[in-house]
Amino acid sequence: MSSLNFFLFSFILVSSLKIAESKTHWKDIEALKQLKQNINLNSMNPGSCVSTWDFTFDPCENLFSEKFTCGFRCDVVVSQLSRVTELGLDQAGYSGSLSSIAWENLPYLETLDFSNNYFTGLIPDSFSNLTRLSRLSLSSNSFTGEIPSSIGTSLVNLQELYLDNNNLQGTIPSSFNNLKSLTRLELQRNNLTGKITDLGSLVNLYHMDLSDNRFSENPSSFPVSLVQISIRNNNISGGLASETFKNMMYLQVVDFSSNKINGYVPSIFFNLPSLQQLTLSFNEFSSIEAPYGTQSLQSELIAVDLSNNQLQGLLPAFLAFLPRLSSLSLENNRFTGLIPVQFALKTVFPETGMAPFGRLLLGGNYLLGGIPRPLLVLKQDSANVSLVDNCLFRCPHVFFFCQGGQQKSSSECSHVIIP
Ligand SMILES: *[C@@H]1O[C@H](CO)[C@@H](O)[C@H](O)[C@H]1NC(C)=O
Ligand SMILES: *[C@@H]1O[C@H](CO)[C@@H](O)[C@H](O)[C@H]1NC(C)=O
Ligand SMILES: *[C@@H]1O[C@H](CO)[C@@H](O)[C@H](O)[C@H]1NC(C)=O
Ligand SMILES: CC(=O)N[C@H]1CO[C@H](CO)[C@@H](O)[C@@H]1O
Repeated sequence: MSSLNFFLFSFILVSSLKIAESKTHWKDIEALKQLKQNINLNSMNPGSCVSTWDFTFDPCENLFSEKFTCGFRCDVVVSQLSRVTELGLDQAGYSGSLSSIAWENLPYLETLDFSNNYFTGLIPDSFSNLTRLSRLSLSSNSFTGEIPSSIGTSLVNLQELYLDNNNLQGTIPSSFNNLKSLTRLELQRNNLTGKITDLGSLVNLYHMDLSDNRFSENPSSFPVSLVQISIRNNNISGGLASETFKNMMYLQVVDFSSNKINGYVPSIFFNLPSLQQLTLSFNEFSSIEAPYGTQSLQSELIAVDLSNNQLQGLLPAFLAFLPRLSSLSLENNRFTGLIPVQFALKTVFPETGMAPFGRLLLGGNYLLGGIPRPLLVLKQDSANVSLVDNCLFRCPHVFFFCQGGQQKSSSECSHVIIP
C-alpha cells in the first residue's frame, strides 16, 4: 500500500467511525419509522415535526436540521450509540393509533408526550415495555378502552401520568399502587366509573384530579401525601367520614363539588393543618359536624363553599372563628334562625389577626329576623355579601346585600321549623 493510499484508507476509516459515534440505534429508528407510518397521512400537516422525518438520514445525527426538525430527543447512552430518550410531539393535529408500534424498541424513553392531538384506539399494553418512563402524557386525545393495568405493574419509575381529556372507561387499576414515585395523576374528563381505587401506597402523590368522570364511590382512604384532590362532577354517593382524611397533613385543596354526597360535612375539614380551600357545593349534605373547641381552631382555611346542598338548622357560627377564612358561601341551602352577629362582626370589624370576610354569601336560605347591626355600616366595595331570598323581617334595597332578589313570601317562610 502506498503511503497516499494508506492515508486515504485511514481517513475513510476515521470518518466512518466518527459517524458511528452518534448513530442512532437501529431499534429506535425502527420505532420512529413505525410511529410515522401509523400517523394518518391526511393528519400530517406540512411544517409539523413528523412530516419532516426523513429516514434516508440518521435521526439523532440530523435532529434539529430540516431532515428531523423536532419531535424527539437523543442521548448517547451506551456503546456510542444514540438512543431516543424523549418523544414529544407537537400539537399538529396528528391522528392514528399507537397499538401496533413495537414500543419495546424504545427502552431508554423517559418522556412520552403526545398531548393535544387526535390519537384514537386503546392505550397500548406494550407501553409497559417503557420501563424508564418518568413522564407519560396522552392528555386531550381520543383514546378509548380501559387504562391498561400493565402501566401500574411495569412503569415503576413513573412520576407524572396525564391521561385526562380522553374517552377512557372502567376504573383505576389497583396495580397503580406499585407506582411509588408517582407525584401527579390526572384522569379528569374521561368516562371512568365504579369505586375509586384505594391508592394508599402512593406515598409521593401530591396532585390527583379525577374530576368530570362517572365515579360512583369514594375509596376508604386517600394517599396521605396529597396536597390537592379534585373529584368534582362525578356521581359519588354516600357520606364522608373524618377517618378517610385523617393524617392528611399536607392537604390544601379539596374539591368534591357536583356529586351526590350526603350526610354530614365531617369536622376534620376544620382541623386539618394545611387545608385552605374546601369546595363541597352541589351535593346533598344535610348537616355540618362542628369541631370541638371552636374558639382555638388552628385552621388555615381561606375559602369554604358549601352552597347548593340541603344543609339545615342554624348557621354554623364557629366558622366566624376560623382566623384566615375570608370567603364563605352557604347559599341555596335550608338554613334558618338568626344570622349570627359573629358573621357580621368578622365582615365589618374583624378582630386583630383575623381575616375579614371578603365574601359572605347567605342567599337562598330561610334565615329569620333582622339584619345584624354591624352590617348596616358596610360599604359596598369592601365585601361581596348577599342576604337575598331569605325570610328576613326587612331587607331594604338601600343595602347592597339586599339587592338582586326579594325575600321569600310569608307563605314560603311559614313552614320554617326553628331547631
Ligand atoms: C361512557 O361509557 C358508556 C359505556 O360504559 C357509553 O355508553 C357512553 O356513551 C360513554 N360516554 C361517553 C361520553 O363517551
Ligand atoms: C349514577 O349513579 C346511579 C346510582 O347511584 C346510577 O343509577 C346512575 O346511572 C349513575 N349515573 C351516571 C351518569 O353514571
Ligand atoms: C359576588 O360573588 C358572586 C359569586 O361568586 C358573584 O356571582 C357576584 O358577581 C359577586 N358580586 C360582586 C359585586 O362582586
Ligand atoms: C421485550 C418485552 O418486554 N416485551 C413485552 C412488551 O409488552 C408486551 C405487552 O405488555 C409484553 O407481552 C412483551 O413481553
